[in-house]
Amino acid sequence: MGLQVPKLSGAPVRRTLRIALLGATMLVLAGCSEADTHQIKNLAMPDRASAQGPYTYELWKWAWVAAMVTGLIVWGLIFYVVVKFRRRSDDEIPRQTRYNLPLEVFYTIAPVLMCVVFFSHTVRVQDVMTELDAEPDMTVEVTGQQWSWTFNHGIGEQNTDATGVEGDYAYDEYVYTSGDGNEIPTLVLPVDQRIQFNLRSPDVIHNFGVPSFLTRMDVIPGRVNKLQVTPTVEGTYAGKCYELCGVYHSRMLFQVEVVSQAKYDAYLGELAEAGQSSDEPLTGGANATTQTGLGESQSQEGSQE
Ligand SMILES: [Cu+2]
Repeated sequence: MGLQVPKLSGAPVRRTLRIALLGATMLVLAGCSEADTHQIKNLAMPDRASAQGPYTYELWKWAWVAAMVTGLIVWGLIFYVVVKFRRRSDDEIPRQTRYNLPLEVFYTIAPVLMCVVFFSHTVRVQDVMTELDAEPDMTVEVTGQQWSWTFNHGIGEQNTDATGVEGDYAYDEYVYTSGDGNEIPTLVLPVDQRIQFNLRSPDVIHNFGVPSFLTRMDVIPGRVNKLQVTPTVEGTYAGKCYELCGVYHSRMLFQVEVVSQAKYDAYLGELAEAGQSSDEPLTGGANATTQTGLGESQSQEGSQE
């Protein structure tokens, strides 16, 4: 019994194929703006604006290379068998083969090897991202509260021995800024400083991240998570909560401004002048909107959220 295959003459098929290919190429080229081209070159990653970012990017890039090599081998084998073992006549039955030991050994060992390579590089990069220098240049106390952020900047000398737990803070004095449902807060940071973020949450799990820094970390109630980042490029970046944390999770955005040390010092002065000073960092959700410096109206709006 043979299959009923419609007979097509060569020329019209080739012409249709050529037109389809031309159409697809034009569509792809027409859709590419300069920004798209930049995105494609960056493999859809933002430009690296931190000293840690290139490590994440390299891992991402080589994972793509590995995936493409694997893809080429698999596609190659598929097309090879499709062509080589195609049916040549209507009543042909292929040679029946039960198994092929070398092939089975190959497709067992190859994926295991790939996993080992991926795993070891992931661990290597993760170690860089989570590394904690005992003496960072400065520490910022970050509180992620439903549904915004509070940033506490230390004033004066930093005590690098401070654990950040149970009131053992690195500075004697703080200035702070806090967002609420209506206003996105701004995190101002000095460039080229290794900054430790002590992350706290008074309510649920959030996740503190800046895409352009190519790193992020969970913010977990009941513990202080520490993340160190060195911003390397002055500019304005977007920050966000990466953990679905409640109905207004989408509002948990913040802005990051990386500025010169002089501008950073001036900014801390502005916060102090506005009365946003405190002996201890603001670490609680309710605390963050009722403490002096944040107006009565803001605290009421905050409580409606
Ligand atoms: Cu959140």
